[in-house]
Amino acid sequence: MLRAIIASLLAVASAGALAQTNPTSTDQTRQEFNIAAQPLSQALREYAQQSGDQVVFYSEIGKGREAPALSGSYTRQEALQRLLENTGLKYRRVNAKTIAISTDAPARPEASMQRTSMAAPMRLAQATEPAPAPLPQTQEQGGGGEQAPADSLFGVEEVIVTGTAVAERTKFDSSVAISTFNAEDIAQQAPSSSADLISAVPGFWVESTAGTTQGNVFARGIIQDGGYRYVGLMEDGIPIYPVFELSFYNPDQFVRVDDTIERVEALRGGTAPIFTAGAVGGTVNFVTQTAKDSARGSVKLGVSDYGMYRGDVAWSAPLGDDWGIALGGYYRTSDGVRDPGYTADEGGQFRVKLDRSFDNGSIEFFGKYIDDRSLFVVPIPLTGDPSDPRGVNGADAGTYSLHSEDLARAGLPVTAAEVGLRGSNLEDGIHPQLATIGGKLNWQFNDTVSVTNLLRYTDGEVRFDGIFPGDPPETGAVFAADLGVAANYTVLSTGAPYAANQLVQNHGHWVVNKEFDAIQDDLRLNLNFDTHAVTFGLYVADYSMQDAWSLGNSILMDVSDQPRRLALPGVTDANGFTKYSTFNLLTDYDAMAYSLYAADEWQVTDALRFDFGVRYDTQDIEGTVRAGSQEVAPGVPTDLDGNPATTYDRGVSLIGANRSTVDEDFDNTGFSIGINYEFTPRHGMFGHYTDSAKLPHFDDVRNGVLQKDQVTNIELGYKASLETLVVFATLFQTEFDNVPFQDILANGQTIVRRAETRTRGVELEGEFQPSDALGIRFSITQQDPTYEGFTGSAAGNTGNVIRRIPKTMARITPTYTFMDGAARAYFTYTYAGKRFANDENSIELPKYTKLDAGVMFDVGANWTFQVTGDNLTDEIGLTEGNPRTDVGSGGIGNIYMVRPLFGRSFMGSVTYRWP
Ligand SMILES: [Ca+2]
Repeated sequence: MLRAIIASLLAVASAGALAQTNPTSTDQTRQEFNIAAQPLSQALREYAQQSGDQVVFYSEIGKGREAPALSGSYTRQEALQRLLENTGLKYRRVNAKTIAISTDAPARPEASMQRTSMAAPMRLAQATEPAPAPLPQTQEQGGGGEQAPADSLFGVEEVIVTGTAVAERTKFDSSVAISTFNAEDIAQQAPSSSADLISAVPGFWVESTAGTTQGNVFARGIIQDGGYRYVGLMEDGIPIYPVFELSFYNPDQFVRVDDTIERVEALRGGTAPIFTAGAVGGTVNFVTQTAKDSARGSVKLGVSDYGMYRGDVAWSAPLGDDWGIALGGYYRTSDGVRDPGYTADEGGQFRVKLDRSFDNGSIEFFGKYIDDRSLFVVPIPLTGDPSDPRGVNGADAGTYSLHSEDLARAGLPVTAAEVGLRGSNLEDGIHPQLATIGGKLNWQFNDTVSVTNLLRYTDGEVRFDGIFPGDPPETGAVFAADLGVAANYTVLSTGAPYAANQLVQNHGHWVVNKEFDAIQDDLRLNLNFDTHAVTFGLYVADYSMQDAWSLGNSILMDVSDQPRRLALPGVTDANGFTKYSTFNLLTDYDAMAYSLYAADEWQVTDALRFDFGVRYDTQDIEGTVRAGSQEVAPGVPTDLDGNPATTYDRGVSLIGANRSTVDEDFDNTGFSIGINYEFTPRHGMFGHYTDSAKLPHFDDVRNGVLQKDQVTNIELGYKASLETLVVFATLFQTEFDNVPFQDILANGQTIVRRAETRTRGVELEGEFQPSDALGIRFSITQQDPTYEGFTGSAAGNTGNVIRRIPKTMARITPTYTFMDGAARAYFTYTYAGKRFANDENSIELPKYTKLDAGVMFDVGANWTFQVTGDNLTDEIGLTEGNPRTDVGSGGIGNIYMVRPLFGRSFMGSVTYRWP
């Protein structure tokens, strides 16, 4: 669909690249114009060639409009006024070399508006030919179906909306390191999750083996305990919830990739923390579809070889002259690659967006509801050398599930009732049920002053049920001997004996419920002067969260795919529990955040631009915390039935009357200085120095972690946009003064460690197009993530490699187009260097490679068929250790708990789009 959208956007070629126009020209300098009376779009193209300006506008704007002849000496301002006379259109100078044409309303900054290309003027010249009605379904430029000739190599001419307040900044023009995915890229990649999608971003190490949600994104060697702690995940420019990570909360619980996503922009470092509070590692922005000037839609049905069925719908249309509507979503059900024996994933989301343009602006209302449960995939037992691991007892490491129907039948022990979670069900997995609504206002007072306001309200909850692995398996004999009981095991459901020389394991069913409530508002005043684009912003967020946790709840089970519960007299209760809740928690937090920020992009000359940003953040957190204790008095463990012989209910966590309050205020001032210099229209450099911090959050405050995480990010990049090659190469350094990270151990205890870190590296990404038929995208990162200083008992880890982050990661995706552009075949080869699972660097996760591939066929103008294969070589790459047991661990045993890649799988889909 995006090809159609892009095709419907018209770009007017600039002669700048060809004619090397005098950069000192201004709107007030007279020059000769000679433009015949003709359709407006062609007239604007000639204006661009004669003036040297680049002109951006939507193709629909040009349709049916005629421009008068223009001949003689005019200033650029006069020339544009003449050409646009009686068209109802207006122009705005965006910067020294770019003009934006729009209806009375300013252009929609969210849409992927196409700009004139300096890098590929020939392509754009063809793009400016009158489009065949109604949509260009031609086979030109080797592009099939809806392929648009204006589709720039590696998207360098696409307008970006993240990390800048200037509406028309293209990816090539940007002064930040940014990776983009348009709808077509997303469709080709067919990602299994949001995290999977952004694993193509250089500098981002992504663990996406947990399933649909709970991806972990480590930006530029920034240590964290998982999640998106330092990377802001947003939808349409504002987060769904203002925090990017809390225990058992990941923002990807609310963000899904579906066909309503028009593009995704991933910004590393740079201005990210100027425009988004706490986004010290970067921001990832999911931009959703907006109605265009004609109705269009698509339906996609997908099926996989692991019992996944999925439907996607996206539709948008104008409503009368001023309004537009866009809606869509997905629904899917899946047994899961790691089939737990029940439906692993089920649910979907639905969104709608209404927009209206008026005389001096536009307004948008959007809403989304998500109700989608998914399996939390966790580390499994493997054995053998970690560089060549295999499943225990011949099990398949690629499909092994630590969840099963029999484990679900255990229910939850009575201790979970104290926090209201006893009725929770393991089969529900991670289950967000959440609504978010909002609006965006764009108001252009005049050519200089405009205001944008972005408002979002979110309300919902997430129930999180999962098996959280503890220690690796051991033989039943050893396990029983440790507990001082006879090794008389039986299979709980059948009563059949289970030999003591077989392996047993003891893992917990953890359950957490979180209620989310947030209202956020981001107000911006934009001042567009001749050479300065100045923005003042105010961000306010009022949000709360109520948590109920019951951790522990350990169940004794055998070691097999979809494990069975075991009974061991003297150890297990009637349902197979060896220990009830070891950490119960009830909390109720309220937070208020204010931020003030300002940014200026100063176009010093055509080639040179500086940008400055400053942001002041405050945050006030109040809350009550009711944490369970395992003792009724010092040295006296809890014991529910008063019988010390039944150990499963002894030393369990009870909240009782425990209650404490927290009340903390934080603030920080951060800043960013950037430069962008284009040596020629095809070569440039950019750089940023950014000093920012993430303020402590709910879990930090509860655990007494009251210092902010301060980070300095320096980057210096080179970019080249040539006829057949686009390269962005960025040197970076991130330095943390004091980063706390918190690990929740298998027994529910939280360990907090602190360190200073420093990572230096280089990110390389781009696309090489040796022929019209072949495009090769690449993304390579080389870095040295290092602990500079550890404090306390872990001081010996200073100098070690930061855990979980590789020094080398690379990815290459060649795409071959054939059958006159109607077919595409591609593969992605991923290399992940070795990582250490713990700070001690004693658990090594070896390097691995992964191969994915796919083919897409366009049949006629409306149909696309796609087949993709994931992990074709069935590689058992280890992406994660077992965070519950790795901290402080001395090494890896004969059997170890690790999370490997999903095994080989295939997916097919058919898409019908109209018109
Ligand atoms: Ca007891």
